[in-house]
Amino acid sequence: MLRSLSLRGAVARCVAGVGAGAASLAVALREEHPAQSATAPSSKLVHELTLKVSGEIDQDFRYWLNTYVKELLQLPGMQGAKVLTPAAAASKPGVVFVLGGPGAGKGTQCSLIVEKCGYTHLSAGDLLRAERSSGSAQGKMIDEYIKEGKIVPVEVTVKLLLDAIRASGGQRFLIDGFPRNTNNLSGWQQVAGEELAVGGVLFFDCPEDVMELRLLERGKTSGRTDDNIESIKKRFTTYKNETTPIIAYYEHQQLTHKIDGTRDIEVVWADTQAAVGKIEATFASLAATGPAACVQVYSTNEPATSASKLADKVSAAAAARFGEGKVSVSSRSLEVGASLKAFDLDALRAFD
Ligand code: UP5
Ligand code: MG
Repeated sequence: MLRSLSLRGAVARCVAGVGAGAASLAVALREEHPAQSATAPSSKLVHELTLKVSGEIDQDFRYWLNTYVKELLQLPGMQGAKVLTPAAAASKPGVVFVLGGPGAGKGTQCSLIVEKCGYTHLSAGDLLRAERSSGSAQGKMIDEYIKEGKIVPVEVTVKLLLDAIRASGGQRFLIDGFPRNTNNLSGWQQVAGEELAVGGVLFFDCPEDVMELRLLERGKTSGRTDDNIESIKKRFTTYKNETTPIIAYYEHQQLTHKIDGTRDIEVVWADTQAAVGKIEATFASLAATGPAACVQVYSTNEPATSASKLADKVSAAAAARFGEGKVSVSSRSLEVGASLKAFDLDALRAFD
């Protein structure tokens, strides 16, 4: 038996303020079977189906898909599904995430991109530091997290980012130092994922010894409460444990542009500039793509149902309903090691 869920929780509460209505999202869950819940699945898969649809059936197709997706959940191993029907990509502002360890040079390269390419730079860390100093109720909590090198809960960070995005009215944003963990990624995907197109991730790669020297040097004058050796070590640990999986996730999505951040600023900049050029090409191709929907199906791999089998099933059903050639389906699978939180998801609690 199936039931529909609406988004819940603290993150979901932010949705109303972020241009809700431009896109829709539906979640379907397979009712948990008592025998299945006793043993946790050994591994989890996200099958992602991307559907391109002829313009004339677009509305009918979206309606049909939300109902049809429940049939996929009858296949072996299927646990839940999410249908994303994005607003036209052409109208979405574009986002580039900028990641890398503490002191890797994210802020330095972002300043150059702003100067030469006209992006709006939003440093999550700067926004949090400003919020900390604003005297707001959550200032003390943010202060603790930053000193301890821990990652502030996503509700706080996403709200600050989206407020800044809305206030700016720009079309291209560099989001510096975010998303830093699966909680950040999940929060972003739920609240902003449909409103903003992610064109790429700039990843500045730098070893700890280089970053440590830079941060200690900067700490002589920066006034940052986390530019001391104790906080720096904690920041490194958090980065290694929590942020590197996010970089790997985007690498898997073929969105990550890895840049050696150890070299001189100008040399790094040459690679940054080239990567921004490639990301602009991605934005252009996103804008050229017609209306599409995306279905994420969450599955255990025991027993396995392949993404291509799901794609074939959707393809055949769509052809029967709308005629041949109206809908094309491509598929891929992402294996998720530790947790499905990156993909939503307190609604899919059966996974964790
Ligand atoms: N420098 C830069 N590039 C150089 C180069 N190529 N050669 C030689 N020197 C170079 O650079 C650091 C220093 O190195 C500078 O002195 C620079 O001149 C020199 P910078 O460009 O500032 O590096 P950056 O990667 O931006 O380092 P930063 O310290 O800002 O990185 P963090 O990721 O640690 O800091 P951030 O401000 O993003 O986050 C701080 C804290 O906020 C986090 O630890 C966390 O507690 C919190 N936070 C969240 O909780 N959530 C978020 O989403 C974001 C932050
Ligand atoms: Mg920075």
